[in-house]
Order: sequence, then C-alpha cells, then structure tokens
Amino acid sequence: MTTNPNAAAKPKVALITGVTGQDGSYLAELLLEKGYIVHGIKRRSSQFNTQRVDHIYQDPHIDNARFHLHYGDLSDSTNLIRIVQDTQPDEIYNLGAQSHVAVSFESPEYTADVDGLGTLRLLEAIRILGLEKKTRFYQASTSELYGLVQEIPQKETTPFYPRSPYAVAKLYAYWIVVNYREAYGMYACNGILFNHESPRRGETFVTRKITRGLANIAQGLESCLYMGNLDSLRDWGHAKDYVRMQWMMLQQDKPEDFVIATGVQYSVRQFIDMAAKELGITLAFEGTGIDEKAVVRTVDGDKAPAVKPGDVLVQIDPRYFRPAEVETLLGDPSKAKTKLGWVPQIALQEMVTEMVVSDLGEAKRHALLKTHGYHISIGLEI
Ligand code: NDP
Ligand code: GDR
Repeated sequence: MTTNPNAAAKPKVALITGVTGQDGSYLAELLLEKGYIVHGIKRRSSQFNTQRVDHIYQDPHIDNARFHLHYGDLSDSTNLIRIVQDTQPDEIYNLGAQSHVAVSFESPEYTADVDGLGTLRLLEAIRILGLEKKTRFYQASTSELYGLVQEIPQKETTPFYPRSPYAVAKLYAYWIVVNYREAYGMYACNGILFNHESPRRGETFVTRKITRGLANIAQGLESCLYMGNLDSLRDWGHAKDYVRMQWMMLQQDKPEDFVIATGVQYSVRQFIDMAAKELGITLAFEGTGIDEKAVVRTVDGDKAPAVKPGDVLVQIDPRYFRPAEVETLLGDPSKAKTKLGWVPQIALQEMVTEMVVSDLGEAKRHALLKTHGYHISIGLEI
C-alpha cells in the first residue's frame, strides 16, 4: 500500500484534567498552538468556572473545533473511563487536584481521594481500555513531596518527607505512576514541579494573594493584607515555562521523572517587598513573630494613590500558619537542563511585574466601578 504524501498528519489528541486551573489553561494554549486536538475535564460548578480558558474555547457547533470540554471529576471512575474511551488520547496530563496545601488539612479525605486515588483511576482507565501502548501519561507531582527537606537543593534522588495531607496524597500518586510504569510498561512520568505562578494563579496562593492584595490596597479597595509565615522560602518559577516542560517530558523515547525548578530561592517577605516596589511603595518590616508588620516608608508615582507613608500594609494572622510547615524548598533542575535542554525563560522579577500589572489593572477597574456606585465583589478568603 502506498501512502499519500499530501495527506496531512493526523493531529495528536491530548486530554487534560484540571484544564480550568492555572497550568491547565497554559498547557491547553500550548498544545493548541502545536496543532493538537485538546480535550479538557471541567468540574460541575454552580457558577461558570472557565474564566481561564474562555479565550480559547471554541463553539462545538463549528467544524474542526480543536478544543473540547467534558464534565467530569477525578473522584468518579466511570466518568473517567468514559471520557478516555470517547477521546482516545495520545497523551493524558493529570493536572487536576485539590491543590491547596492549607486546605488539605481541612479536607484531608477529599484531598486523598482526588489527588491520590484520582491518579490511580486514570491509570486504570488506560489499562481497562487497553490503551497502555498508545496513551502517554503525565502526573503533576510536586516539590511538596520533599517537605521536611533531607538535602539542599532537592533533586530527583532526594528522599521524600511529606508534611501535609496534600503531599501525602501526591506521594501515593507519585509512586503509583512509577509502579504502573514498571509493572505494565506504560509511558508514565512524574514532573516534580516546584512552585510556579502567573497572573492566572489562584487568588489564595501566596504570590497572587500578595500581588492582588497590594494592588487592591493601592486603589483603596482593601486596607491591610493578613499573612502567615513570612520566613518561608520558595523556588518560584513561571507557569508558562513549566507547562512547556510538561509537554517535553512526554516527547522523549523513554519515560522518566524530572525536577523542574529555577534553582533560586526567595522568602515570602522578599516577595512582598518586590511586589510593593512595583507599586512604587517601599516597605519597612518591623517587629517579630506574630507582631511583625510591614509599614510604608515612601510612596512614589501614581500607582498607589490610596497609600501614604506610615500605613500598615501587612500584618500577621496566625490563621494562615499551617499545622506543619514546609520551611524551605530549592530545586536542582540539572537533569531537565541536561537531558531535555529545558531552561526557564521568565525570571522572578519579570513575573512579579506581570502579576502586579495584571492585578493593578483589575483593581483600577473595580475602583472605577465603585466610584460610580456599582456593587463589586472582590472575593473572600476565609
Ligand atoms: P489549580 O488549583 O489552579 O488547578 C487545579 C485544577 O484541578 C482546576 O481545574 C480544578 O477545577 C481541578 N480540580 C480540582 N478538584 C478536581 C476534581 N475533584 N476533579 C477534577 N478536577 C478537579 O492548580 P495548578 O494549575 O496550579 O496546578 C496544577 C497541578 O499541578 C495540580 O495537580 C497541583 O497540585 C500541581 N502542582 C502545582 C504546582 C504549582 O506551583 N502551581 C507545583 C507542583 C504541582 P476548578 O477550576 O473547578 O477548581
Ligand atoms: P505551597 O504554596 O503551599 O508552597 O503549595 P502557597 O503559595 O500556598 O504557600 C507558599 C508558602 O507561603 C506561606 N504563606 C502563605 N501561604 C498562603 N497560601 N497564604 C498566606 O497568607 C501565607 N502566608 C505565608 C505558606 O505557609 C507556604 O510556606 C503550592 C501549591 O501550588 C501546591 O499545589 C504545589 O504542589 C506546591 O506549591 C509546589
């Protein structure tokens, strides 16, 4: 049989769990750019939850739509099996999770079910449908696995010591991926990703809480930011750089696990300082422990009209401390750099600027609406 040289190559099909989240939205964009047909799983919610993917959504009534959403949940095996059967993916990216460490202490069983067993359910769906040789699997593993760190910096061989129900659930997921790879020869791998952020980061993770909170204060929508452990050290990268690596991991000849990090570490306090500077505010941190606060020293320019010297912008609220903390994380991405040629392109300063500009734009819109008497909800963090 001869092959038609003019026949277009069949597009690859990807299935993304957690497509409505930060990483899912960037990954969907990347895969669409690469010509993939992208299927995403969306949870049922009483309100729309597609804000991060609205701009790439395609009306399913048009011909050749390449982005499709399916209702589903990682706690529901039958639903997952049906979606995998219907979509026959070449690649599955399992990004869906209850991803908030502090919330995992409040909802440990749910977190274990979705983050741990959810991964098993997807791997089993691949097996039950006989897709072991076709479907490649990416698991969103995490630097939280290192928890109480045993080695600095952390690399692929560093022992794990999880410190939260979230991390323990993700530990199960990590090992079940390794086990299915070894037991059934599946192409399944773990990306051990350190913290990564963007303007699309969920509002209650620390970086976004800071950029959004300070932007709101700058515009007079809030008066003070209440924070937990300012001493915590993190290795923060940009989500766009990290989803590129998720894709690269599934394009290798054989499946392997990789640490993805920048190799640079900052404290939460330093992040606050950087974000404030973007708003023309210089801060002085005063006091210690739960009495620590950040006071405005100077304000320059017009980005923060509602702020004046002497204002207390940050205070500590013990509610935001965790029952067990991960004090320090610093990744060594040498393996990813050497084997895959991956190099992060967006530095922390650039990312802080991008996040502050985005949140300031939103705060200005809200402030304008408020001035004209419209009711606005800026969201609640409990
Ligand atoms: P987000 O919290 O932004 O997104 C999580 C996604 O999972 C959302 O789409 C959410 O849906 C979905 N989800 C939650 N529960 C379920 C469920 N029961 N069934 C199906 N989907 C569900 O996380 P990120 O994008 O930041 O992270 C992506 C993945 O990477 C997560 O697994 C996270 O644990 C992991 N990770 C993240 C890191 C980071 O720094 N961002 C670092 C290392 C790992 P909805 O929109 O409806 O809430
Ligand atoms: P993390 O991210 O727990 O590392 O998990 P988060 O941004 O929530 O916290 C980072 C550090 O900041 C400290 N912190 C606060 N955190 C929050 N959320 N709110 C606060 O007010 C606050 N004050 C101080 C925290 O104690 C912590 O030390 C993220 C998630 O994306 C996980 O899904 C992912 O696996 C890991 O990153 C890698």
